[in-house]
Amino acid sequence: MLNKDQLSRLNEQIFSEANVSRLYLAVSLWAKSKGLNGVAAFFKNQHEDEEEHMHKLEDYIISTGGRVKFQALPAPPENFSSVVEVLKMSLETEIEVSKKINGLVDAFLREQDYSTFNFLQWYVAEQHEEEQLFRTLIEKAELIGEEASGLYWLDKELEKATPTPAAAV
Ligand code: OFO
Repeated sequence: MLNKDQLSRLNEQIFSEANVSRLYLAVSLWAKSKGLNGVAAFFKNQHEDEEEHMHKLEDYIISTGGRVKFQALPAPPENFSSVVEVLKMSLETEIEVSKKINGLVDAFLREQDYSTFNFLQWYVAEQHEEEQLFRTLIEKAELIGEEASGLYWLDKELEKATPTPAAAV
């Protein structure tokens, strides 16, 4: 069973995942409005992944007999300057999320709550993958550039990086 403080930490993480999820949805909609369907599909998929991260935490809290507490979400931006900037912003966002996850892992280990510590290992691995994905995409995007046909190829690259491009937009 989680104590009040532990519950509030996990609920805070739900808030963080929900924020990231909304941010990626906003990026997807921005890209869609620009006709960048590959970018839109990629970020829609990222949005759905973040929703899943949120739901996993909700299910875990419920499984311990705890209650999920939602918070009001701030509105994400509507406009973004470029695909490269959006990828850089995403990497920064994921680095911040990783720090939060590491903080949780550290606290639950210190409290000898091995069950939650074990549950959080999935997030540690997931964050590693996401940071790596955005790093790779930034490198590619900087190589391809966004001038002339570069944007077209960049859009295709992000489409390729999406597990289910057709269903994603
Ligand atoms: Fe990548 O943010 Fe969720 O965990």
